[in-house]
Amino acid sequence: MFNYYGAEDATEIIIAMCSVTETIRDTVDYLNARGRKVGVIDVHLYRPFSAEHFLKAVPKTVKKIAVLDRTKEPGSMGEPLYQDVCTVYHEAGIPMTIIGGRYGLSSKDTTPAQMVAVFDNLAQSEPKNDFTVGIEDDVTHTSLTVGPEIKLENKGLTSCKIWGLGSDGTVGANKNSIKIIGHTTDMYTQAYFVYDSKKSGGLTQSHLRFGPNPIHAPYLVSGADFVACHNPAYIDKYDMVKDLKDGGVFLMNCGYDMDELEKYLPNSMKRQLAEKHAQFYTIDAISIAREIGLGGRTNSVLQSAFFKLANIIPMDKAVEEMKKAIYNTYYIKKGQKVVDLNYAAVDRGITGLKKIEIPASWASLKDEKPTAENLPDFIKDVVVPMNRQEGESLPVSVFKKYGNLDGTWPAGTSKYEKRGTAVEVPEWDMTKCIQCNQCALVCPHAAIRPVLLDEEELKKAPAAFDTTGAKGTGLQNYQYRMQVSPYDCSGCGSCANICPAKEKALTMKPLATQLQEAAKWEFAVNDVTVKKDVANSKTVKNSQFLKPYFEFSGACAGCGETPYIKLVTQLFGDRMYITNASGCSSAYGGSTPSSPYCTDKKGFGPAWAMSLFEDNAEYAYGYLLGQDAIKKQLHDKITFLSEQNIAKSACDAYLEKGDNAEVSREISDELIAALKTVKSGNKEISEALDFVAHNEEYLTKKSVWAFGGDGWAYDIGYGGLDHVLASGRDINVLVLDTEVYSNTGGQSSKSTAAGAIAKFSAGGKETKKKDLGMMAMSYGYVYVAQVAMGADPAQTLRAIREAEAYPGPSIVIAYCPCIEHGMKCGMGKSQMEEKKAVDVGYWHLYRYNPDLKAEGKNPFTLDSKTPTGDGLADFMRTENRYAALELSFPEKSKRLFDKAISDSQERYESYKRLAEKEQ
Ligand SMILES: Cc1ncc(C[n+]2csc(CCOP(=O)(O)OP(=O)(O)O)c2C)c(N)n1
Ligand code: SF4
Ligand code: SF4
Ligand code: SF4
Repeated sequence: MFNYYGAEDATEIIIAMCSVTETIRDTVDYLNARGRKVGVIDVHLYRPFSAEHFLKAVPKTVKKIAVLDRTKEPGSMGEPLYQDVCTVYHEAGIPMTIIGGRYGLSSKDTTPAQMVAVFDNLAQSEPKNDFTVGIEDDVTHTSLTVGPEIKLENKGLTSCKIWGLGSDGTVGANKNSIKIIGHTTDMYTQAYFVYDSKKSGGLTQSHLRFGPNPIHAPYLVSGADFVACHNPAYIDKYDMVKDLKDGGVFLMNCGYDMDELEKYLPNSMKRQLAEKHAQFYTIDAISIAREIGLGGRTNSVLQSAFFKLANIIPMDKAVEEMKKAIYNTYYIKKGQKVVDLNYAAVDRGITGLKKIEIPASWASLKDEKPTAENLPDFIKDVVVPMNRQEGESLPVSVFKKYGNLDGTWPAGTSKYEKRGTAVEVPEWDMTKCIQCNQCALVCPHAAIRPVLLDEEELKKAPAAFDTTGAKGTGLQNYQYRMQVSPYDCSGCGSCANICPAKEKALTMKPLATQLQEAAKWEFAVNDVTVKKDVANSKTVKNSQFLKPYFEFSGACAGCGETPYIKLVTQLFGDRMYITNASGCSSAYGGSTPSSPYCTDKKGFGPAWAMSLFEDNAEYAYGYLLGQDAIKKQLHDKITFLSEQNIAKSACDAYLEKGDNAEVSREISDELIAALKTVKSGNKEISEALDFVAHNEEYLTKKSVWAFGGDGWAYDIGYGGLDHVLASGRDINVLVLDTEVYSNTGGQSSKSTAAGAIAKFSAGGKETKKKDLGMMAMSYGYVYVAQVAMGADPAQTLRAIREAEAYPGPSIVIAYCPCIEHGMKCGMGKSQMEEKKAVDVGYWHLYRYNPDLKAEGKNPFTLDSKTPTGDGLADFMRTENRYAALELSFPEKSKRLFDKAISDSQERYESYKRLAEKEQ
């Protein structure tokens, strides 16, 4: 129940649970070898807590105890394990010094040096109680001071840290390497992978250890023998050499020769390489993979380079094992050709390595001036360090300074990331462009935008900011340009694929050739105004001249969800309140420090928050009720002011039209301006004026939205969603329907259709997709629409506008292709996939508008055409979620495919009946 480890005559011990006790055990050995008398009790059975067994486990010599809890219970007298230990000693009547502390919260790494700090605190005559370790709490001063990291003895241990890009194959290759080492040698191995919260294309860090002795190190690698950078874009983004030990190997994936290394490596990197006497190698895995025909898949090249440099097992054995693994991974799924390409990559990984002689002059280089100097203070002090993976070192005071202690975070920080991870980005050819703006509509990252310039703006434009006369009604006075942000583009190709120009007006070009566009982008988004006379929500084209209040999220390249979110913010962003269920949309919608929801120059933008998974609709309902309560009071105060003849015309205008979305902002601004000039000695009047001034942000009409995926809306949050829809209140819901739980790796939901393979439906889902829209329609007073942007952007726009304008509850269910679907055409064609899905009758477009009933019309409009031909089965075969079933269970797949087809037809027929129904 309680395992003791340490000196038999220990005077100070730590009591803790789970993996941290391994770190403490090794720290105990380290300290006892240096003359201390310390130990640790590892609690194995926490409940029921046996005081008798606990006391037996503690050596009689112990004088002081530190209890570590990995939890924080605000308002309690202490954390749970600490309280239990105190109770044991109190009830046993044994005097003992007991202190409690917290560690490892928010996934903080807990290292041996931190455990030394805990023992050192305990050794004080008056040790600090209620302490924290692993953070720098310079506000309430609870944290312990931690000394430099210590290296615990483990003879023959090799540690490695490898920096990769999500979905570049690095993590898979490292898992594979560690398995090869584990299987072909007697060594112990350990692998731990750290991911940022970008959906894909984010940072991955692989921490690997292997050696002849057991490894008790549940903390991240530092002082590594081998560090590799698998992505050249990371060179000046992260301090990777910091993790390297003296004399260690540093491998960089890049095609730079010595002159280019001199030019592109930051001084701090060069200096550390020299100071640490690093063995520095490069390999141009990108070119090698491309030459072989593997495109961007550099993993096999780099895996083989790793084995060559790490020198753990004979290279011919490593090659044999790597090739075996390649065969097992790719043969069945992708065939012999892909296997052969990867074999070639393994061979080239050995020969492609270049040793770089580090010039002695690098040792004395001074760091360049930080490029962050011109950025806002919050970005400089908080966002930049976090993005550099140095957020762990930020003290608590910095969050106090910027007002983040309550969990709020400034909007629009994603624009400072400038990730530059695309291999290719689009280049615009104005001579071919027909100015439809579809590219901007479908871009999942808001990285391509049309701009309209007047004469004055044109004069200030930077060099080569080519424009052409804008085409279309009301546009003749402007110049038009489609601007790309090369550093924010994910390279998905959606824009170029959708471009309907006769000869494509967008061509994907290597990132390096488009970097000059970055300055032009800054001019286009910062110095060119939104042209109010033509930017509006009436047409798809004109909607794209509006500012997106959602930009540069960490969604996957080609994500089907984000274009809808972006569009909704373009229409209502400056007055939106959004609650988000857990899911991809919460992961890319707000993963600290990145906030893609942004503001305009006046500071208006969506207020966004995520509560939980299950209560998202209720959370939005709470927003609405809170706002209503304040608005009602505002209404009363303004009525009172009007009766008192205070700014009467402005008050009356507000009372009459303040809730009209079209004019609400203007009328509210006029009211605020009019009331600001009023001074009154009357107590009641001045109180009313103060109340309006204090709550002026609630004057304008708000647009309350709940966003979430099908896992939320169809399953886990359905009860709450149904309750909120039934309330009849003015709430809007956007369901991003990927037909699986995407964020957690593709579990099946009630939205998953029969025949699809998903987690928990590995043999193909047996039951029919739930018709959420139909269920909502049954109330008769809920606005319901099903949309698919790629099939009919105008219908999508119309449905979103109608939903928002409808004064009761509205739900828009949007079809979203996702990486989990395994689309054979690739994510860059997700818009085309939406179109195909509608054409073949897999997905249906409709709008149900209760307002039409009052006009004596049929509220239901079927917007999809009758499905063409019998292409549904062929469509399903183009997505692995269905195709895989056919491969693995051909008989069963026939039955389930037939079922999926008849389910879809049944749905279509039911919609048709509704559409044909006389009112
Ligand atoms: C109550 C609860 N259960 C499980 C989770 C873990 N979780 C987070 S996101 C997610 C999947 C969300 O799927 P979906 O709603 O379809 O949204 P998507 O990711 O597809 O956009 C799950 C299961 C959670 N956060 N809360
Ligand atoms: S390639 Fe993708 S991310 Fe880049 S601009 Fe085009 S649509 Fe946007
Ligand atoms: S999609 Fe093509 S034609 Fe349309 S605006 Fe974009 S670049 Fe021009
Ligand atoms: S919905 Fe799918 S494609 Fe979009 S971010 Fe999530 S996993 Fe990626």
